[in-house]
Amino acid sequence: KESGYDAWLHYRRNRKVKNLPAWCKVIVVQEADEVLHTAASELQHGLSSMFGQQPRISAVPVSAPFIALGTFQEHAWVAERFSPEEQAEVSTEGYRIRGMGTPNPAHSTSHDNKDIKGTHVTVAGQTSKGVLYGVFHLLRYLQGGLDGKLDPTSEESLQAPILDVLSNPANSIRMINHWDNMDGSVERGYAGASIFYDNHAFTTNMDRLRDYARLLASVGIQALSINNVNVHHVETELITATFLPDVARVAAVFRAYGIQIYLSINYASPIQLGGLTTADPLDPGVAEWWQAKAREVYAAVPDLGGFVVKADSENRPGPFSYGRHHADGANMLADALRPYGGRVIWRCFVYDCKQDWRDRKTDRARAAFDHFKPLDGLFRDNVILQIKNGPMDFQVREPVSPLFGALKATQVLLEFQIAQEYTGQQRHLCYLVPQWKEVLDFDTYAQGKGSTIKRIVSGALHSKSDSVSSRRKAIVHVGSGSFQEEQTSPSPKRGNYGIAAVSNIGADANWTGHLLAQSNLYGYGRLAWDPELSADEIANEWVRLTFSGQGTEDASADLIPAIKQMLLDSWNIYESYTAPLGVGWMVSPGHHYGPDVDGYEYSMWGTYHFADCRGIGVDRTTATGTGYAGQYFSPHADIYESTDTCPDELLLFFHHVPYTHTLHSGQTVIQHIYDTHFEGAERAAQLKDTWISLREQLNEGIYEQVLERLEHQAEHAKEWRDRINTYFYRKSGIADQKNRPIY
Ligand code: GCW
Repeated sequence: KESGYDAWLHYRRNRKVKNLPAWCKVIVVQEADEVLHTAASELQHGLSSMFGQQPRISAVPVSAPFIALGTFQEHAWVAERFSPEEQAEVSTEGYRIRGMGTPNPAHSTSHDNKDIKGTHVTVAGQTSKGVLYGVFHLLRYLQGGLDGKLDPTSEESLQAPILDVLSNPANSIRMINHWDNMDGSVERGYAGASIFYDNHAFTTNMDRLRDYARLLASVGIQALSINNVNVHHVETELITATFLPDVARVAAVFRAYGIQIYLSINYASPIQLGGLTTADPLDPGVAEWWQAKAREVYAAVPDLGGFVVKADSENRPGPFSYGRHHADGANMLADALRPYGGRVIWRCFVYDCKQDWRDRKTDRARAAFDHFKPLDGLFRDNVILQIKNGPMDFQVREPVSPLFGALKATQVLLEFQIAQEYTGQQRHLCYLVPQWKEVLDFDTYAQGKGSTIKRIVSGALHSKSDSVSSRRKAIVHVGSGSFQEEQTSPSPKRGNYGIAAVSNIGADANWTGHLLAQSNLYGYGRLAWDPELSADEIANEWVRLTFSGQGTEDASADLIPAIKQMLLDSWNIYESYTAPLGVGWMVSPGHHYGPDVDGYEYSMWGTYHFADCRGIGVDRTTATGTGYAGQYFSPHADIYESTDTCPDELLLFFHHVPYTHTLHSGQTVIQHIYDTHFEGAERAAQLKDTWISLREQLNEGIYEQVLERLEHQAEHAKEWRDRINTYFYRKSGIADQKNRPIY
């Protein structure tokens, strides 16, 4: 019985191919470099597992065919395989793979040397990290996970691989955020306890951490924050002598896989740890305290990525307590980290979490823009603002945060949540890549057409912009009435842009609780590397890597498309039986699982639907509502402003309408609610039926654990359906046109 622990890296035995292809017999690595060593041993492990024979690792080229791993700078043989132009096309963490399928040297290409006999494959990069990513790419090919010229089921194709690959990551920072606490719990974790901590101490299970590093590196993740952004009492001490040796040990494990560690810090550390009476960012004593702290932290972990900061958010301390703004807070920390090349990742999830539900003027959706837009251009060049994809909080459907387009002179990270806090908590199937694709493809029109989110977060749009340096000279208002001139700092760097996402893994044997939720971790990494990949391509890769070779050979033919389709349908299915038309929430307060339509309606969290007997939705128009729609550039500002043009799926996010309002689909709002909820629950049951139909083709262990989740989902979807339908039937008094049971 398989558990799912190997995820997409199981390297199952290739039953179609008897022997290790000749070029796989020797792996040549000339450089003494830790990450290259990792690349070579991963390749060695993968090849021996797939072909039943262990390749040898050699430091010198041999006369037989071999596979060479190396950087252009350090490995002469590798460099000779590529022209200077070809080398120049590879970015810092990108790679080239070239297979010279020339069993007959007479057919040599221009890059073949006369002295090379037989087939050679080269994986090359500017850096060893690039080579590592190239090795994982090659392993994906060999496992049958990628479409291309290499057919791993054909002995012939494997003997003489025709490979010519160039791949560069679109985003420089490709990060995972852990919300792990040192007591071993994981905030919003749905896959068991933390793999990092237990009982207020670091784990001793370094093998598990290493296996995690492998999974992350295999999809190109290179940054990892290892503790919750809500930094509690014990975790505040992570930056002290008590825990720094442990942090260093963990950093070493991830360093071997090219992954940099970050720590979330408590903004009030100078008070808790330093015994100061204030954490005021403009207090010289506070700045000095952080400078000394940075020196101590970097002495322990010289390549620490930096700090992640949740300040003035959901009761966390921050600069507001001292009448300072967030640029003051972030810049003070940034100055402390600058000597060591550290970054400050400052979260924009700042809103009033103590609002009064009677107050109809305050709109949580506006908050990030209102707080941070005025600070655009005031941040140091080692500060990056991390912005959630939507203005609220990882709902199944939200518009894209207007803050991305609005910031023109500030480096940004986009924040996704792989953990399914509001999308079924890894008990329901919800493949999130299609949602993320919509976000990345959204055109903000910040600099005219083509100003997409993916171009903003990769730094492609703004790092070229002239507006940057001029804005940085502006005089800024600081605190209560004082003025300070900002230094002119260099323009934003592409290196300080990218994507972060909240982890969905834990100590469960299969990492993600729901085995199929592994696709979200895989998909996130692949998308952060290449946002042009489609949700379909990514699903295809993941399903093939995870399931091919699992059952009988022939059976897997229909297994792959069937599971892929389950993934691709799942977001839409989940959306259809939960909160309708973009209004969000309707979940049980606190743990956020399961339906409770009014659960948050009379609370202080700013998450309301305003349903009454006449209608539902939030008026966020400029004309009569909160004005949120006006935070977008045209044409979105106008599109969202009017019910005539607002897309159906976001109607209730932007408008309060009667239940009888007719959607673009031709259906009324109330009938849409009934229809989608009945259909959604049915389609959830079909997911389960599809899985059952695949039983013979699946490993028993995998079959059973997923079935258990899908059965729960089907039942729970009915609960959602009946609660939502009944609520709106009782509010509206309008019957279902199709007379289905409503209670
Ligand atoms: O969605 C909310 C979560 C909190 C989380 C917060 C955040 C870590 O419910 O658990 O806190 O977002 O993103 O900071």
